[in-house]
Amino acid sequence: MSYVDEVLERVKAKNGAEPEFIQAVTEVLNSLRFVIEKNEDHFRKEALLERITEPERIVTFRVPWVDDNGQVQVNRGFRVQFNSAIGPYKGGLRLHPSVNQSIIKFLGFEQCFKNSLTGLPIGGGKGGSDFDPKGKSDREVMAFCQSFMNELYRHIGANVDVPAGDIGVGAREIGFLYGQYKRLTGLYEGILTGKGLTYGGSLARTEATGYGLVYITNEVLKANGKSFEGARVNISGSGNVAIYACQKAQSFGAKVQTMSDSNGYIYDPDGIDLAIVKEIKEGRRGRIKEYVAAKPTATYTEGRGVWSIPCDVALPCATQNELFLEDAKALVANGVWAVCEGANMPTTLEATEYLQENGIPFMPGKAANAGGVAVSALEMSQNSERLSWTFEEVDAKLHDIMVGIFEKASSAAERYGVPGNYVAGANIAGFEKICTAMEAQGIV
Ligand code: NDP
Ligand code: 2IT
Repeated sequence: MSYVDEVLERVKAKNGAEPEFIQAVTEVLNSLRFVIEKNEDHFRKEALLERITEPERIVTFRVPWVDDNGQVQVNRGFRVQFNSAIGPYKGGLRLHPSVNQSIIKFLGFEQCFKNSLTGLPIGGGKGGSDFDPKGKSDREVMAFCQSFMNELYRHIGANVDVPAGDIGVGAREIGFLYGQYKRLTGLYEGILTGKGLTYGGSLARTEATGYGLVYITNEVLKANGKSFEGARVNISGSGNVAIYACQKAQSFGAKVQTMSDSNGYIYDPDGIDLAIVKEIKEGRRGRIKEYVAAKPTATYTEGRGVWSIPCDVALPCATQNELFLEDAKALVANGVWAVCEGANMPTTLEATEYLQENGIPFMPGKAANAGGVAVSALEMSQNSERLSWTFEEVDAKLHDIMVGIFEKASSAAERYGVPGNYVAGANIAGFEKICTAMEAQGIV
């Protein structure tokens, strides 16, 4: 049996109850075959695949807090410190009722390769909790965040592990977390990114993931003789990534037709009016269906269905496993030009394979959504030098990083004889740097 298959079997046997983690490992290891099989004995002897699929450390902890009725609630907190070969652990915190060890491990694993691709010195980590911020008062969110930090603070540090936002964690939550860290330690340090601009945040961090997604998608389109000008773009989600992807795509001349949340989706044939979405989502934390009240030409449909609307570019920006085989078939049948992932692992393995078999350029999340963590690393740099860069400076760096990631993914794919296979290219390029750093540092 090949070394890749041996390790895949072992990962499945050891992590049987973690389907998302197994899914992420399967995708990565399958595309590393091109590299591993060239020098199998060496990789096996060094156990490099076992080492990259086993987190350095997982912390899980109790998060007790008191709700507005005086009732004590208990959530489960996680921090997975996956790989620190190329820098301090770096990755977001997710607050969503679906959070469990499998979700956090898959996200932490993906983060290692993503962070490597940025070219910046950041290792991979992820954390979060099954706390649901939806419908909670600001005071309840603060109580949760303070309790979460009461445990997390002992595991993080500006040179150790630097968390940030993800689903359910935005400016409000980062503020509460930061305040509690400072109170506990007395240290004013860059221990979180995505901070507010008045206390160490970076300009363009809010926009970074969505903008970065559009910058790299633009490279994919150019390489395939297309452009955003006049293109019909479907976006899923209506959170941080979706909103700023929509904004940048529109500024490149695209017509964004759809957005969604976990209840349903809107289709606006005139093109989404983003000011309305921002008012609903950022202003009053409302639901996407409220859009049609302000824009009667748009329609709202309960449930899934964004990918059934014909489009040229598909940007899934909500969550994992939201684009299935049937969706990929609809996209291909409707002549989609490219699919680029704003979310982490939104496309199932079967859907990814179907898109690739049908020659659709497909940029995986670990490359396409790396703009967020890249600007987080730039926030760390600014915190270290105690300076703030202008929006234009950060945005220009973000743009260069995304173009660089496109080049790394496409050139690695070419080097291994699979030109245009950005999944293989991104995994290989991300792996090479981590692997070289791990080997140089010995068995630790
Ligand atoms: P937000 O919390 O701002 O928004 C999440 C959006 O996705 C909401 O519209 C939400 O709808 C929807 N969503 C979440 N869970 C589900 C679900 N189970 N089913 C359907 N819809 C769902 O998060 P972000 O925009 O920050 O994150 C979106 C994705 O992008 C995630 O995969 C995240 O890991 C990834 N990402 C985020 C980065 C960042 O910098 N923020 C960086 C790189 C990747 P609802 O309101 O109904 O829950
Ligand atoms: O998935 C991701 O890359 C993020 N949620 C952002 C992580 C970060 O540290 O900015």
